[in-house]
Amino acid sequence: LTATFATAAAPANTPPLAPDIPKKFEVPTDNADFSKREVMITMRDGIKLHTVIVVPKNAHHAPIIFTRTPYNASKRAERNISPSMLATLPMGDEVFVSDGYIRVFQDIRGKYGSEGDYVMTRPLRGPLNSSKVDHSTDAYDSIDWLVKNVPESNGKVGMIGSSYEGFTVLMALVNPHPALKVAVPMSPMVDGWKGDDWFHNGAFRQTNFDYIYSQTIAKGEGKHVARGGFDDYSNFLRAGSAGDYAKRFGFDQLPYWKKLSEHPAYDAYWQGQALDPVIAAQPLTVPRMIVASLWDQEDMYGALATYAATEPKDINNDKNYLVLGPWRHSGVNYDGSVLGPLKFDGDTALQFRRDVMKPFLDTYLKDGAVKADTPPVFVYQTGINRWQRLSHWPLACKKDCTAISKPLYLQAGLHLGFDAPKTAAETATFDEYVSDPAKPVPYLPRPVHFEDGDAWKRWLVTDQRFVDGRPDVLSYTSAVLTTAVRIAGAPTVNLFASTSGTDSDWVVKLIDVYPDEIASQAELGGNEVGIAMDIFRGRYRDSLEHPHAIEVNKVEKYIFSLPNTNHVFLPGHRIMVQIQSSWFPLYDRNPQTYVENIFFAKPDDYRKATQRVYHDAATASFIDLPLVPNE
Ligand code: PG9
Repeated sequence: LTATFATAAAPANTPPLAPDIPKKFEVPTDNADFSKREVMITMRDGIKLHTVIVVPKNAHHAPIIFTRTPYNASKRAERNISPSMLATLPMGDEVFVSDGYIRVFQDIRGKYGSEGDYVMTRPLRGPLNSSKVDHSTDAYDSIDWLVKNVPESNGKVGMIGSSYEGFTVLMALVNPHPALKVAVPMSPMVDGWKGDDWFHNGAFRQTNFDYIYSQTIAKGEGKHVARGGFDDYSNFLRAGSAGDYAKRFGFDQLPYWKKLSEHPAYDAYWQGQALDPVIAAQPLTVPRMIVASLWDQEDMYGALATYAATEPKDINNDKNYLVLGPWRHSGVNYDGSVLGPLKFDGDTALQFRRDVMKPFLDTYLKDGAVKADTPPVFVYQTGINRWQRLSHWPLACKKDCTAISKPLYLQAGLHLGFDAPKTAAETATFDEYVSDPAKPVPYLPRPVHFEDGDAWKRWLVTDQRFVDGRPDVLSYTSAVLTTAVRIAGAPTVNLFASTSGTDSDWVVKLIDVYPDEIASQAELGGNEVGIAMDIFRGRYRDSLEHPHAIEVNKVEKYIFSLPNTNHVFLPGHRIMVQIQSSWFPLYDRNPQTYVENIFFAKPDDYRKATQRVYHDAATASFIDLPLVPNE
């Protein structure tokens, strides 16, 4: 029998006062089934980026999976301290790491171990970036270095990543390096104003304060805002406007807050950064699988927008793939068995990573691989819990889809149904409520604690009964369904409404109301599960770029899209639509008086308003449902 480890020699004479902390300590590599190299890769402007390369022992002609991150490359490459590569790397990587892939994480410029200036989601070179570098050039230069300097690689690189890391994947698709063979952007941040991270349809998301703070007060690990009180509902209400809150906690020193608050409307600053048109304008050379979560509480917009913008170029339906899973933001990389009260059919995230993503990556990255049988669209159908392999998405829409969407009308008596209101009443029929900025509707039951990560991850599936019944929330409900109602696409809100104020927010929620009794899961009985919900800031109804005041008590039409969904409302369930005018403290309050910049509204601007939602023949509010025929 031969010993596999070096044998220990007898110790020499170490002086008692020899310092016990050595200048350098290196973990012996013999124990591990991988090696980790930390290198600085030089970009075209001379800036060096810190890069962690994890190589399996005895690797030979191995493909590289590459992620560019603002979240600490060293930490991303160290889930556990272990001699096993599988245990060391993140859970989401297990499927390809166990098959001999090389894994690379890199700090983007200006963060953690990398040199250079950090600019939040640095725009591409052009009107908003006069420098010589952006994330597309940094990805290019890094890939170029990797394929020339990692001798164990086969020269083929795939990029994956979620959210900010998904944004850097999309950026790499702009003038891509020839060695970039495949990309999997997951919930990429694409348009920070329309529906990813910072705003939703112009309403600002105050959870971002903690993000901006922790991301930009330091090059390394930041901190949360020290605001004291546990209930962020009270904290933010007490502070006043978002601008007042920012001032109080030192955000005037943070350039990103200044940039953001100087651009409340969809002006050239936001339009110039939106990535979907940029990606669509690129030649469709690198195959990509765009992954989205059905309940993405952070970046629910970008993946679908990018897929839709690029799809017309995918003539043979073999380059632009879409995946929609029953997950929270970035849930694709964790356990996908449950979300809040919802239980799925097994670990849906693992099923996707193992059965769809891994074979897809192999196809383009492994030498001599056989082409995987990847469906152009792989979507989970919630309600009946099964994966579907489709050729296109959405299945239903207003025009040019196989099924044409169908209006679901708000009706008198807080009913909801497919019959349009028949006659125009002499005086319009409406329901009304008073929206009081001093008592905004919460988005989660109080106390709301932004730092509660679990509550944040599942908030989109929070039982909406906690606000159903509030005098400032309208809940329209259908009859109990006798047949299943299947939807596959993005429901569109068509709301006729008036306000006694001069500005207003409109929150619309499409909800699945469960039967009172659920045999297999009693606690789900009567649950009001949000299926597709969003907010629209009224001042932008005619133009996202040039807002204007709402005329007092004038009925106006508000049209906006809810997030994509692939859901079956089962027989015995009811469909509900809830309407309200605040969603606090996630979204900053609309003062309900038109002011130039809501970030800096004054205390007197915040006024109660009487809101009316109309449902007569001439002003029939409805949700255009992407209805598909029952099978
Ligand atoms: N949603 C996060 C983010 C992306 C881009 C900008 C700001 C925040 C993320 O999870 O990375």
